[in-house]
Amino acid sequence: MPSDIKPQVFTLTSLNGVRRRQDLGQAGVEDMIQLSDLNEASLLWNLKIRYDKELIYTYTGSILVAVNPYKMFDIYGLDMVKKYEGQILGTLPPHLFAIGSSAYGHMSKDGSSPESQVVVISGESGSGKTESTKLVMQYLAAVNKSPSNLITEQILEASPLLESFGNAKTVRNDNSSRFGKYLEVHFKDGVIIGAKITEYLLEKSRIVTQAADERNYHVFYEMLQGLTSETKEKYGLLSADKYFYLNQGGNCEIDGKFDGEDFQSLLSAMQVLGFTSEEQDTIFRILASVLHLGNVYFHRKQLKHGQEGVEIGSDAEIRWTAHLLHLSPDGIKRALTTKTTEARNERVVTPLSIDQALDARDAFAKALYNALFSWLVSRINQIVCKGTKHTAAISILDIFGFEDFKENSFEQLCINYANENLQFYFNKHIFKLEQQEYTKEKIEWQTINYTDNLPVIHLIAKKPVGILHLLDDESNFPKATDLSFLEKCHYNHALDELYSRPRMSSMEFAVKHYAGQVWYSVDGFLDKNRDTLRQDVVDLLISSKILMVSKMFQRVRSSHETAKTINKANGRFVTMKPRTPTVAARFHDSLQQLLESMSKCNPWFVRCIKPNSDKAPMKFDMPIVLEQLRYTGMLETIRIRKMGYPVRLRFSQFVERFRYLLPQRVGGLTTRGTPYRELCRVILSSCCPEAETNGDYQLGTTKVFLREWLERELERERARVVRAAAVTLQKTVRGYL
Ligand code: AD9
Ligand code: MG
Repeated sequence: MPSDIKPQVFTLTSLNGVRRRQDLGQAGVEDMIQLSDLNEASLLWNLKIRYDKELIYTYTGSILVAVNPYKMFDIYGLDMVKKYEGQILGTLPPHLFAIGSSAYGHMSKDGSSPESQVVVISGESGSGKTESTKLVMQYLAAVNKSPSNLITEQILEASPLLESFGNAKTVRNDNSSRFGKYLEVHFKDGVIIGAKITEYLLEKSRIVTQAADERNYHVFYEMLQGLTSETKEKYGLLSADKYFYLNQGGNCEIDGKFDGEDFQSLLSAMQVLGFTSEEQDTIFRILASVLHLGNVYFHRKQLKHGQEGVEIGSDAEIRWTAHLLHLSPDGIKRALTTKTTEARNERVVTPLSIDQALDARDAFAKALYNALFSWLVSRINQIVCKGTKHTAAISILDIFGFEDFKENSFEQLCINYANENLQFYFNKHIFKLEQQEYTKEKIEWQTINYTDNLPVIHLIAKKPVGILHLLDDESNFPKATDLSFLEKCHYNHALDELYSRPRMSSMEFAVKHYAGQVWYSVDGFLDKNRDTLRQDVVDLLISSKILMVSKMFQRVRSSHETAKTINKANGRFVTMKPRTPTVAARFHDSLQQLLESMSKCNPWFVRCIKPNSDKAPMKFDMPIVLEQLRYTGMLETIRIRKMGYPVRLRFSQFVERFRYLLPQRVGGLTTRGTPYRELCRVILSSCCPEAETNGDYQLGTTKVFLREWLERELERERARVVRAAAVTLQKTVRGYL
């Protein structure tokens, strides 16, 4: 917790003081822009009152704040779907389904061409993003009127399936996402017709190492609990505690998680998605091989000419791996104890040291699991992404949340960098674009300041000396070490106040993120970033007699090959040495692509808040919540939503939508060529005369700017008028008949 947060600020007396100034009632206010006393304590108090009443959702205008209850409430049933269906946001109590409903409604707004929507769910690790993603998806599935349910069911089942393979227990969250996911649901005429999943950076190190109290990916434990003993025998499997890759955290179980039952759900998800039994068998063979590999150990061995090498401690694991993957046992042994390289068309075999052999073993296991994960995502896409032309999409972004562990490494830097980008996207939409537009449209406005996190993004990723660029430079330089990388960081960023170097000579640096300072230990940064898989290992895996395995690694090889560049120099083509893009470079590019596709959508924001650090149900820890409210800029967000005009429509758009609200006597104005701007003014002043005096709307140079409540009023009134007109029409028609 940053030192500037003083817990004594939250004594009951001071909070009571706030309460006396504005009576928040029994259940607080549903929309925080209604708070007249805008300060940190009143936000906090409002969220607490609501949380204590089991009201976990609160609005800030159209932004939903969700405080994790760590306890399932019965508020997500079909009755709730029906209740929120087609309702304008804000007419009913705050709920995730209201966000789903608004996104759906905006996508298929009548009269205009459909616009893609994105639901951006953010929050730190354990705050509830993944649960919220599933609930929004559940809403979309229930509300869409597809004649066939299969595709919707398949999209729904894809989430728990990927969670089995991509989520794990960490000290922050028992079901922590260790990959980012962008789920794009495709619609045609309001009906789901397919989906596409994009995955971001699965955490590979977890496959071979876990910190105390953490676990490897759920699927391993689920498989070992759920498979029958005969099938386990077929794969040579024992219980989880027998595997080095599974038992390092010290506890193979999670309170309240039933791995055996979850395995049955996993099997049924595969069934719904249509995975063949052969595919399922191969998946379990790969998982079992990873576990066998993890138990391979080595002895030092003296070789000829005084060279030192290694030999494998026991053959059993090698034989199992070879048997399961249909590979040659000698090939595996060679890959784990020696290194084969080609120089001047000659194959050179070098023995590995014991550390190198352990690294080779781990790299082998990581490559297998990672290839399996990528295969799963593309297989799911093959099934759910029909390629039919969709008219619009609703996307849901669920990435790994901000993390600060006792020890943080390259993975945390990537995760936190992704979260910085998300925070930037939020700021851009809520503060920057909005205020730029006010200036452009000559709206009367007093600027609201916010903390811009662009400097942190630059520190991490700006060319040429951003931390990730320095890392890439070093990664391409064979003699570089983690230390030389760290020294370059210290040298280039010594004067940056967002950067810190340790007082002692430890191998660390710190970055002051929007959500707090994090110390990163650079140990292993270069290797993790290079992430090279030896060509002889790739070739070995391609030689597998199991087609699915062989193909997985043919894909790996072809991605290496596309990295080869052909350089046209002196009129001749010269083949350059292949240089596979580093992990950081690929991650950076995929994030940019993500932001680019998000920028084409209309965003809906869900800010998840973690109420305590103990994963405890209904425990609201004031300083912990306050810290999140602060770093997410919640106070400024409320201020801009309260004073600003988040709803903007071009004059013609506004008139088109609300022309029903033109008073009778001026109804003919349109045809007589009255400017749209004037028509807007007439509609607004006849419908909501008080809005003008309160400054709840302004007319810019090309657009109408409205407060959210006013848009809701107008929509409500429009619906009433349209309904009334329909009734009159029906009566008239009946009269004729
Ligand atoms: V991470 O960044 O992937 O580590 P998330 O995704 O933000 O994290 P997650 O959705 O996994 O957090 O939520 C953590 C736990 O909180 C869940 O496993 C649930 O036990 C609990 N949770 C979250 N949201 C809800 C909810 N709406 N109702 C009940 C919830 N429990
Ligand atoms: Mg998650």
